[in-house]
Amino acid sequence: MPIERTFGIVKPDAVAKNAVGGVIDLIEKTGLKIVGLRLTQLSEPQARAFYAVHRERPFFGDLVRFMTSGPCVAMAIEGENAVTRYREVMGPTDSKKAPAGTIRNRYGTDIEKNAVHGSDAPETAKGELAFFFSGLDLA
Ligand code: 3AN
Repeated sequence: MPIERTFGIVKPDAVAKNAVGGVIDLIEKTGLKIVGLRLTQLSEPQARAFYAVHRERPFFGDLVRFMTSGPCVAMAIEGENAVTRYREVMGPTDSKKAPAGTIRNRYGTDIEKNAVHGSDAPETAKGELAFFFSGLDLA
């Protein structure tokens, strides 16, 4: 199985509840490695650009408001099958439906305040990693 990189965000709700370490702990316990880490606060144009794929959805305005409401932590995550394995440990989009042991079960609240983001495919991961990190930032 080839080594893959994916991209994740510890969202403002999880940063606000001091869950950065807890999220990283759950990721590392799966055997995946953190190879880039950056705390930042998205501006409105940055959040709109990052989530441009959702711009026609009814929740887009709320999503941009939430993602700019406080600092977040961008993560580059590496390992075999990293995209799928990270999505498994995140749990489903709606935190209320997330099974025990997942990040969204432990730290998320609902479908909006769901603690973390994760790329949905290797190609998306490339673009999202480049959005937040320069090559120099990654191990
Ligand atoms: P995921 O983050 O699980 O890949 P996406 O890509 O479908 O989910 O959605 C991106 C983000 O948009 C979600 N993380 C969530 O914060 C928000 N979102 C998705 N669906 C809804 C919804 N029905 N109502 C409110 N927010 C939503």
